[in-house]
Amino acid sequence: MKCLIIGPSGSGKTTLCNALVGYWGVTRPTQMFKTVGNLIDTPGVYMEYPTLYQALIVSSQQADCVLLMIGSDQKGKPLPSGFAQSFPRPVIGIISKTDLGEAKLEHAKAVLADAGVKEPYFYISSRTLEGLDKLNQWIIRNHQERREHNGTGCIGND
Ligand SMILES: Nc1nc2c(ncn2[C@@H]2O[C@H](COP(=O)(O)OP(=O)(O)O)[C@@H](O)[C@H]2O)c(=O)[nH]1
Ligand SMILES: [Mg+2]
Repeated sequence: MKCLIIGPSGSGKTTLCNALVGYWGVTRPTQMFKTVGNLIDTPGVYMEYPTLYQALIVSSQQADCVLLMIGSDQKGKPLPSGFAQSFPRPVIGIISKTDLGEAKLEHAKAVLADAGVKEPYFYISSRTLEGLDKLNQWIIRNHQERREHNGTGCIGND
């Protein structure tokens, strides 16, 4: 099971990808699509220019699902209304940086709902590790189900 992870710059995509494979280090703005374990990390810039949305939509076809991540420190409206509906794969919402406090979660939830992402969402912090087990278990469980279903657990040959 592969998940394409998308979201605005700074939402914590790369930190999450690294945390799930046990790598801790300073992240830099991501320049390219990069596979890390079961996740495909994407540059946040693809969410900043509507002309680049199509690249994310096409890439999602190589994945089983899309993880759309919003930081709980997100301000403003980073996604167009109904954005999730453009994807030919299930879109699962992740709200990151829960360590910044409960008060900040409401805006992130409203952003995901407006983008057409259905609850329940995953709530995670790559800093305190809150929610990472639950997310990882969900990814692994779906991976196993795919294996049982089609014998490979992966789309394509890898
Ligand atoms: N407080 C907090 N900061 C985080 C968390 N995850 C990432 N960050 C910080 O957010 C910034 C952007 O992270 P990065 O993973 O590069 O975001 P990306 O652009 O979505 O890949 C970095 O300074 C990270 O240290 C988190 O769970 N909590
Ligand atoms: Mg990144």
